[in-house]
Amino acid sequence: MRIACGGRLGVAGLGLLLSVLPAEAATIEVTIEKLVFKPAAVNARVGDTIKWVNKDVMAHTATADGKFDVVIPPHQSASTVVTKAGAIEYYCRFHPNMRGRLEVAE
Ligand SMILES: [Cu+2]
Repeated sequence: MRIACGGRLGVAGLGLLLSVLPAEAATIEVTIEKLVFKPAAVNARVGDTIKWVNKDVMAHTATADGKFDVVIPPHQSASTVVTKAGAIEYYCRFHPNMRGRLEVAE
């Protein structure tokens, strides 16, 4: 965000400006290590990015049927943006015992 205001916007003005802007979208990292999503459950908001970081030597997926299917190659990361509020259970297609959960608020 760029604020051009001729240098006359004081700290109080800046606070007022920030308070009326919507919260900025966040990126939430979930690590995959030894076939486990960590943390297994995360809280997010609509518009946030969920980024999975795969530390394993094998590929994994983050798959929520009908919602997303993200393949994360070994030692790489991949992400998706959550667009709807609600709870999302996801798993890895290659290792169905791997399970995670997103709690997405408006
Ligand atoms: Cu897997």
